[in-house]
Amino acid sequence: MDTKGFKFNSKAIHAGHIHDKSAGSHVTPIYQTSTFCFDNAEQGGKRFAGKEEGYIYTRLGNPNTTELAEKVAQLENGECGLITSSGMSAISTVLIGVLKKGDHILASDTLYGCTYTFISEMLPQYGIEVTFVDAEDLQNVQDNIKTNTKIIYIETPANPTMKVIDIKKSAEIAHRAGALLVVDNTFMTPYLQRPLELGADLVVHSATKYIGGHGDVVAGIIVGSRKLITMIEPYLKNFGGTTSPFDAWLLMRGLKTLGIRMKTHCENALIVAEYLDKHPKIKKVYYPGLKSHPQYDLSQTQADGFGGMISFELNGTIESGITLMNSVQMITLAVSLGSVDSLIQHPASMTHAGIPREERIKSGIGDSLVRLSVGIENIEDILADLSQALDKI
Ligand code: LCS
Repeated sequence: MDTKGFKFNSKAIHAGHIHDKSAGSHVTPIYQTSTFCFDNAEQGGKRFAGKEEGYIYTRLGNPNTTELAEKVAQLENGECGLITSSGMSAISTVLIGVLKKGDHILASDTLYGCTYTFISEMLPQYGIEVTFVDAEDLQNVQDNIKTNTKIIYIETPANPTMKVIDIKKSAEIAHRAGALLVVDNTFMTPYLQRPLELGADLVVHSATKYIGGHGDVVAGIIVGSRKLITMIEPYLKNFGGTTSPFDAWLLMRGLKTLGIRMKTHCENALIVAEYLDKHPKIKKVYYPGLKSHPQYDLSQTQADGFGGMISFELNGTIESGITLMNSVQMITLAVSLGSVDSLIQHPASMTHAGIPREERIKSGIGDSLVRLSVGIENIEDILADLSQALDKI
């Protein structure tokens, strides 16, 4: 079926769907197999030589990942996609696939922790130069371009401070310098933001989050032009960061409801952000949908909504954050995000506890900063849980 002209939810349901002819299965079966049989030696030879279409071995390709990659590429409005074993696998495969010894990467200084570690500690081991800048101010990006800059890397909104970066202008700077813009679109998903339409060259995702949506898969996604994906694909196949057929099948199932889930995540998050903004025990709320957010206007122009992630600072100490974590009842105390249930975490006592306090505060992660992934439970229950937990502080 040609789904190219379909609207988002129809595409999310129908794009890429494999019609199983063998048993007439309505839903695509899970091709839970490590290898595929050849009819004869000649066929095996042709498949290895790329002269005949068909599967060989699941690390190199599997119907469940093919179907998912096609769906995601259409949703992101890209030509091609790749499915990886985790978000970090998507990010590391793209960076190692594009960058060569002597190249330079210019990255935003607010990134998911493991992405920051991969870029700052691991890329230099391969002879790649790294610079981090506050990419919210595009002058910093422009000023730090070098003749060997090959990638500008951003995450927007950024984890966990909700900083928003201008994708269109970042792409223009990258292209003037002959570099690629890579955008981590995990927080927004293609339902809300399609970086390729704004000029980005490659999009990466932790599909573990909203794409899967139910907290039961770890996976990643890469989307871009056919040319770039063809260049990157051998790195995925040979590093071996492919995903399992079952995980691809779960992501496929999750993606079909992405639109309706994101709509409710956004509606709930805005109500929660407004509630927290007025609460006497809250010092500051970081949510791009609040008029007080410094990039409120930019968020409206580059995305179709503000997402489900909120960060906020309590009027209190590190202990106040710990008390809040220990007081929520329905909201789950856990890292990760983008699940149907609300998840809360306190970076200073949990994910970022190992970073020296001064350094942590400098990067915008204060003692009482809390990150909330607003779920799709009934809003009354989310507010009631937050209210009773805030009363304990
Ligand atoms: N990009 C972003 C924006 C993320 O938030 C994460 C994980 C990743 C990439 C990596 O994806 P993974 O390999 O885990 O699928 N973020 C997490 C977080 O905020 N808490 O736990 C994991």
